[in-house]
Amino acid sequence: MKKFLAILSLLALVLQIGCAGDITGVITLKGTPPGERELTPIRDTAECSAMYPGALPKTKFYVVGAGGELADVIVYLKGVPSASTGASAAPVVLDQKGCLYTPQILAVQTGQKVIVKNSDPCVHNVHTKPAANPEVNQVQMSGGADLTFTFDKPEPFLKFQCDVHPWMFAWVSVFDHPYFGVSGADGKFTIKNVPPGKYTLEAAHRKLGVQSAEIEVKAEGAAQNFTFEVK
Ligand SMILES: [Cu+2]
Repeated sequence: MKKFLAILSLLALVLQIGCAGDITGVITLKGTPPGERELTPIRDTAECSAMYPGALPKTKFYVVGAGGELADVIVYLKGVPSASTGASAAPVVLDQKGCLYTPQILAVQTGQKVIVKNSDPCVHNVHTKPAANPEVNQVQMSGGADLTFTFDKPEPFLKFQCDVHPWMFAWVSVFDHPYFGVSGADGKFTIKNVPPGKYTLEAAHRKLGVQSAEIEVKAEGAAQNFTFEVK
């Protein structure tokens, strides 16, 4: 009987791992967001200005498609136990190119490497402005070695800035579990391999705040859309 129970619990475990599903959805923005600002201070800096003989780039606070598809929304499970796999996860790359950070919105796990590159012909300095993690400030010359950052504590929208070029920002959300995704240009997000169960799912946009939904993930996964609104 004991052996039978042991086999049964092992089978249940295998089934549970095998049945982890994906959470998918689409983020939509209703209404017209405020216009983006042209980054005019670029003209004050010869080395950056030279890269833009024509129009200057603009802020990217609201990245919205023609049908309201909203990018750069971080979607994640709230209140799940700490279970970071960051140490073995593939690094995420944050590039400095055209005197801008690319991408500007990222998400990583605690312990996961953020590799910062300098693809520009000028010097940058990479300065983090965290709330929960230690502050770091490092100069990176043109053609200099990549810098590597890791974060021990979860926190939303940890700011990266360049003090040489005060319009350069990126925001990195840090989680202590792997259950998050970032919406793309099509507004879609995916959170992979979530064990079946009931969860609180949150969607956070840096300018539009946080929305929440109660969901149940089954073996085949779950679907949940979010709509943000600007008045
Ligand atoms: Cu810079």
